Amino acid sequence: MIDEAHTLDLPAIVIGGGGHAKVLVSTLLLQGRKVLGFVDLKPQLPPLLGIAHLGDDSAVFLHPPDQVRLVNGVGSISSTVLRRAVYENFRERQYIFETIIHPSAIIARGVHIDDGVQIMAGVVVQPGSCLGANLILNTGVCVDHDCLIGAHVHIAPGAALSGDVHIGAGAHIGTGASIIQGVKVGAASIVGAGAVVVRDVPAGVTVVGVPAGPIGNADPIR
Ligand code: JB3
Repeated sequence: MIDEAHTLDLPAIVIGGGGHAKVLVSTLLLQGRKVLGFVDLKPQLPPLLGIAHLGDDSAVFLHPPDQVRLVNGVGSISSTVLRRAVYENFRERQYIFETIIHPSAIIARGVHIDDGVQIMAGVVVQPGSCLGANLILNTGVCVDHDCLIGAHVHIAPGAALSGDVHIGAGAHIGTGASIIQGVKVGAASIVGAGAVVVRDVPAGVTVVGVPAGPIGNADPIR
């Protein structure tokens, strides 16, 4: 369940200033949330939907951990390693990542939601499911009953998980992929866009196609 500490109305700082950050800022503004700004490694960036670039990550440290909430705006294309590193770096310094749930998402009662989960527009999550820390359920994802999704996973737009699917930590499920009921996808695996997964995927393996088959080890490029 969402910890009460995450529902405090503290101002937010977004880490990263790219496409994923922009979608998150849009949701924060829709919710009337105060956003102090975003930080990015790039030295100069224009505002994101009117939200200012504060500088690099050191700008976060001007705000004590009990005075702000962070939002992990660093997304992922395939490997989720960088996004995980951002999360762990700030958690070690006692900062808390906000859980973001777009108002159009449908989340069944009792779904377990860990720190920093991001649930984008149009997502459906059915009962009995558990969502691990720093997970992205991107636009229009469907997670059916009793799915267990590990920390730092990215499920890209339009992907569908049928009932009782398990996804290991740091896996990437590509846009529009489908995973049938009861299948287990191992940690740090990549499921290609549009793949249809009908049997278990071992850890660290990339699968593509219909039905999905392996093409080698997942490559942690980013
Ligand atoms: O597929 C969808 C719907 N969204 C994708 C998302 C999940 O992942 C999106 O299309 C992209 O493929 C990707 O979005 P992301 O991560 O926003 O990518 P990009 O537009 O390249 O922006 C990443 C930003 O993070 C860049 O401006 C980097 O400089 C910045 N960045 C990288 N590492 C960092 C760090 N910023 C900070 N503050 N700290 C870092 O360590």
